[in-house]
Amino acid sequence: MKPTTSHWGAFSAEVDAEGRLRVEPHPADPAPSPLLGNLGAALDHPTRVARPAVRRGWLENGPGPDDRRGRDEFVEVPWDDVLDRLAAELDRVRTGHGNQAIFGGSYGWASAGRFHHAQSQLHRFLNTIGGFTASRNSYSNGTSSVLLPHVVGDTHAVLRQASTWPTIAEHTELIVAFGGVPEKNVFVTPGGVTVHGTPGHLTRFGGRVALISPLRDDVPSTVDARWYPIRPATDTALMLALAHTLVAEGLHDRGFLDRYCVGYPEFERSLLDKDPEWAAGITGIPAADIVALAREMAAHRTLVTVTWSLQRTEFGEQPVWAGIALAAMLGQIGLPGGGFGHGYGSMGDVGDTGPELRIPHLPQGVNPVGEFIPVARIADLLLHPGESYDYDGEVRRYPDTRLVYWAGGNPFHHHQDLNRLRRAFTRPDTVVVHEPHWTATARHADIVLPATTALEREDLGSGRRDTHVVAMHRIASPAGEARDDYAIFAALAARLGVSGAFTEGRSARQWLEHLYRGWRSEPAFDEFWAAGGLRLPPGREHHTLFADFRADPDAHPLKTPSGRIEITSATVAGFGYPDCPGHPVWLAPTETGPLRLIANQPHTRLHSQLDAGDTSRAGKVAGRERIRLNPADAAARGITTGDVVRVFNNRGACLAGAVLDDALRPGVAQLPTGAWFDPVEDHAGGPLCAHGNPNVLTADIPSSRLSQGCAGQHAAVDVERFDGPLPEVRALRSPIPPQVDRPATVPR
Ligand SMILES: Nc1nc2c(c(=O)[nH]1)N[C@H]1C(S)=C(S)[C@@H](COP(=O)(O)OP(=O)(O)OC[C@H]3O[C@@H](n4cnc5c(=O)[nH]c(N)nc54)[C@H](O)[C@@H]3O)O[C@H]1N2
Ligand SMILES: Nc1nc2c(c(=O)[nH]1)N[C@H]1C(S)=C(S)[C@@H](COP(=O)(O)OP(=O)(O)OC[C@H]3O[C@@H](n4cnc5c(=O)[nH]c(N)nc54)[C@H](O)[C@@H]3O)O[C@H]1N2
Ligand SMILES: [Mo]
Repeated sequence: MKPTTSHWGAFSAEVDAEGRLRVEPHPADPAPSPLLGNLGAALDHPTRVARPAVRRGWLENGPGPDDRRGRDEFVEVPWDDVLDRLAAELDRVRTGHGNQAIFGGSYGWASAGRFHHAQSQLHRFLNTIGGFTASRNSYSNGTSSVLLPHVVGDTHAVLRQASTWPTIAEHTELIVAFGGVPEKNVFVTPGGVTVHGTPGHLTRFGGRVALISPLRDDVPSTVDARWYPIRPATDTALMLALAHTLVAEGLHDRGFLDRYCVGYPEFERSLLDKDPEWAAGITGIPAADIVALAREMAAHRTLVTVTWSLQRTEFGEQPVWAGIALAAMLGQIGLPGGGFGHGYGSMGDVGDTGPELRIPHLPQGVNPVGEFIPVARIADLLLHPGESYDYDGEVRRYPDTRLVYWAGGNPFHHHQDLNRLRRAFTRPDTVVVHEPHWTATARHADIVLPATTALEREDLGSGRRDTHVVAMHRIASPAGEARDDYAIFAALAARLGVSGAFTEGRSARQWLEHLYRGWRSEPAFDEFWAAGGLRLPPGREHHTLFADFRADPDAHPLKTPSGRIEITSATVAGFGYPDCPGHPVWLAPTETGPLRLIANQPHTRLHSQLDAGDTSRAGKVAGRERIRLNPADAAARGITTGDVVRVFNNRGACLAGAVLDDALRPGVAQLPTGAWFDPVEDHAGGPLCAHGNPNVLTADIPSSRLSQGCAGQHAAVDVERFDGPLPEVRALRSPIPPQVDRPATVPR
């Protein structure tokens, strides 16, 4: 057994005599993630890209827009040939159109390991050949990361310096949890997590939780929770009514608001008609419950938390900003275990106690091209070159993209309105994808280069607040002809005459030693490697910026224009955006439908990764992603558990396997993200994904003109029983026909 790590935990593994992967969680891990069960599919699954492949149309006709992308067949091409063609194409685009015509944002989680981090490798490579158009922010919290600097000065203070779980356990009496604190999400921390402390802290929390969510299971069953089954996308209305009650009953902390905030009076004036009866009609939460909750919040040490999911919606700024305003009115910001929190239950590191240490990473160099897009505007970039859009007070223009280069992400998983994204992907001259697996993104590319997985190479692994740095050993030899992203870029760099700048003359192993030595001298690298890693000194209760601010706001002002919490922001008001005015407001979602679909994170995998793995497949129903429906909604449609259903709206449709569950509020359906997109080309009823990817249903709209953040968490849909002939799921098979020199394999 050899050590390695993943975004969902450290483990040891080996390939046994029958060629199967055996996995053992790290001995120090009290709560190993169920996602470890998916790792077998990383090894030799039929969906592994075995050899470089080029789309037939591109091979025969050369680069250019092409609506056969995603429908054409692939031809396997030897490595040297494909690298020659790709180097020539990169050169054609940069000399003929300029480097801004290369979109290299390449958003995605790739895999753990600091050196072989696919995006870092790609960005470093593209920087050495003159740069690229980048992407900014994340799908995770791209709305908050633009809003928070205006309201509290920076994002880091809220996300990374939050009260730790032990502090919460000691001081917090009531967590008012908008979006809950879902346990399924906290096994994951980008880069890795060796000791999963957060799941235990969460399940052992002894105080009370007010669970505000359309789903009852957004809090562990061990916790003393009262469920407020809110209508999705209406949290801001509830927050405003809670605020209204605090004012009406004189329970708000005037002293705090005067000393630490600006713009409260305007906000208070806007609350006049936002009484609990008003909010009850919008949220579905009875007025009496709203009043009682407001009183309870004022009477206890209360932490108002908002999961990231709430900002991943249309007008997603509002629940975050209103949550901060509500916490400010309680006057507990900066007190241990009180105030505002964002991302508890979204990610393992929020509230974790591990050390906040900068660990080694691959330097990416400097991008000479200044162009970027807000990350979730990818389809607009490709469909609307030259057009202008708003972003955080600026008017920006989309550059003209000729070449799209993706390594370590799956836009046909993460983006919204996948039928629109397919149209967008017809526009560039060339699409290049490095992937271990035949994901839908790989299938929509012209050039697909097989990448190794983290199991097939050596690396250094550690995540934010990790307790260990793991010496990631090679567990298995590369599948087929897969190469490391680094080796692929090194070969391209050599062809483009920038080998030295890219590799600095180092092999991958020499890079690991170099990065390690630049970080620490003791223990020596060889000793560290032989030991399988090292344990970092324990973290201390981190420094919370809001505690300093509370102690002396003049000595420790926030980085906002006023130095205070901006309940009204003159800057944001000055932008004049109707979808994000100067203080929190209630804005109703523009799309309505018979059912509101929650497209949240899957508990059976990380995003789309290893969808073919055992844990992921065990969660499916009739081989499709599982959709949960409230029994009343299901009965009205003649649906029972186990049925295959068609989930649809005017953008698209997918099949899913139904499960009836009264943990959902009526009118709400839940279909997690991550089933590999599986378009049925000639389906009579219009575009259909056979496998259950909810992003065929979500709208490709921004949260607002302020942040242009992802709004994929919700969609207005309807559901019907699917009685037609069942299209098979082909996404978990290879698109390359089996060849004689290779055993024909079928999905398990
Ligand atoms: N509807 C809806 N959509 C959403 C969300 C939502 O809530 N609702 N959530 C959004 C969020 S928060 C996120 S973060 C995104 C996630 O979106 P992504 O991060 O794009 O999703 P992943 O499935 O993690 O994609 C990572 C890809 O990298 C590949 N990979 C792994 N290791 C390597 C490597 O070493 N080299 C290369 N070249 N490739 C590698 C994997 O096989 C996988 O295909 O999805 C977003 N999409
Ligand atoms: N197992 C697993 N864990 C993960 C991930 C994964 O793919 N798998 N992805 C990781 C990543 S990249 C990220 S960014 C985080 C994401 O963290 P989040 O975005 O917080 O996670 P979600 O599961 O999408 O949503 C959390 C809960 O919000 C609730 N919710 C949705 N809409 C509303 C609403 O309008 N109002 C209220 N009150 N509640 C609502 C849903 O019921 C949902 O279960 O998760 C991380 N953790
Ligand atoms: Mo995310």
